[in-house]
Amino acid sequence: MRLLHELGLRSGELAFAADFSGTRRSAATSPTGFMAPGRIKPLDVRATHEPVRASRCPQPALLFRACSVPTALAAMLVIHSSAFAAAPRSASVPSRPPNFVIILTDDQGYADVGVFGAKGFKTPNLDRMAQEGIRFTDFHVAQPVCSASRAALLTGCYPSRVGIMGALGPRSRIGLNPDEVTLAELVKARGYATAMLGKWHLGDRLEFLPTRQGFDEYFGLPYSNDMWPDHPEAKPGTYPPLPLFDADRIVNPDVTSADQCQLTTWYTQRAVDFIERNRARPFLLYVAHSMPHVPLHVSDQFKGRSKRGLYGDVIMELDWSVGEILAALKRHNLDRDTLVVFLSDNGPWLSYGDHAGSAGRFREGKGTSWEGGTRVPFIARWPGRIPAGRVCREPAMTIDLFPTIARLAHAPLPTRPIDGLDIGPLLSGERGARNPHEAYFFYYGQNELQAVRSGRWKLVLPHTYRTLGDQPSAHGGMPVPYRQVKLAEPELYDLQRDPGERRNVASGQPEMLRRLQALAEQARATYGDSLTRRVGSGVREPGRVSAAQP
Ligand SMILES: [Ca+2]
Ligand SMILES: [Ca+2]
Repeated sequence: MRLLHELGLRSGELAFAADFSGTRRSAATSPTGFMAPGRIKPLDVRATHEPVRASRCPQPALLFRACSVPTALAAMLVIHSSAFAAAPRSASVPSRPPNFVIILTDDQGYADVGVFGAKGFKTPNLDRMAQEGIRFTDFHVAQPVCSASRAALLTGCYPSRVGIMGALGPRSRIGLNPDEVTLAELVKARGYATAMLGKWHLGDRLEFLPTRQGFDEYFGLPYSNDMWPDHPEAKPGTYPPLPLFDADRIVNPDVTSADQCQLTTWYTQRAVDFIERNRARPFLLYVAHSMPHVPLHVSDQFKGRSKRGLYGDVIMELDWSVGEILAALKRHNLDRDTLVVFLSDNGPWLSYGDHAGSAGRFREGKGTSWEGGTRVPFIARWPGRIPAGRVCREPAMTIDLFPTIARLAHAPLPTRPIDGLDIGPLLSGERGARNPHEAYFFYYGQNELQAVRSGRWKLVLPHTYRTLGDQPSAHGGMPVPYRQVKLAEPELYDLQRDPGERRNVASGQPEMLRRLQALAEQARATYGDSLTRRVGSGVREPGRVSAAQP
């Protein structure tokens, strides 16, 4: 069962592995003391909430780019030019390579940010960040689930290529292969200081930890915060105690509910401290919040603050955290030296009802390849390099951040193939900038190719997906079960006219249907596809620990 879990069960992230006995860490890796850091005074969260002035990135007339399928796929393997690089390099050129701050939340829905349509709570810091930078309305994660999504963000590869699918359970025998080059390793070669704070979820074995993948510092949980003895549904004994790491060491072997209430605070405090300590050199800071993944936890300062219950309180605290990080950059005069991006790792976990977020008008949520699963809020801010108040409506994906950052840091790309392309022109709000991909491919579960996106068109391939149907919504942190629905025929959606994926237009668009099916075939050749029993020629193995290892 554990293997199935690691490969991403369609039914969710709940692992029913029963073999966690004896999984407590050895004394050698379990220090005894755990000191809780002190509190940080929150900013005033009642700050003004002003609308963002919209200036659209132009839409492509029809497709991303009219080139042949093999050409497009070959193009995925090479780096493209960047508008950042093409920008005038006179007065605005930073005197050093830019800092990168990536803030990733967990299971926050597309509509769970003020400027993206949040209801019942406010996110003044994120809204201000969008006002001072650019927000993307069509930004996607590579897969709608934790580990796979993070693998893509950190390697610039489709998760299928690097062999990371689903959500890894505790003591998983696989992890992101140490041979893969992470964002941290990419910039470390350029002399950056690097830190990862929060949820890692790319392998909790020593050899897979962030400190072995280019991060100088690590503080956080090794996987999801519900993979603990108090999981709302799992049988007792399913999960071992939840550890908290500082670098390679477990500093708290049994995270409690009270500890979870402090996670957002602790990550934030560490982030601010890291910025202060490294203000005189280039740095990459990756803050991957554990929240708002269930079980939801919030500090006393934010309890009861929103009109949306605990979920809204949690988002308000995450927004406070963003404000603290931005304030630290400003305090140290690093605003113009720092690209900050904010995004979520996948859509809302809808079966949790009032403890889940909202995908707004988009269909379904986490764990599906419908828009609600993969489309996430994305904001980027870099004063002096990104014009204020822009809105980009071009598609983009997490895999593109790696080559974009490589270009900005003047770091050479890895020699092994990656899948992302430089989206500098989109990020910098360049007029007329287009997405450089011919298509994006959406995999889920056990390497199932479920959808293909090209320009305004989305092909949804026959597969089985989960939905709630019209049963009553869940309350209080206990989920309701999903139903499995089989999609027997391919469906085609025009996302420009129908972003909610309500009208299948396959019968009226036979040529477009064929074209996207041909793109799907190309993806299968490279990445494989368990639905059609294809093995990809371009896939690599995840990291594995031997069976002999306890
Ligand atoms: Ca997630
Ligand atoms: Ca590596």
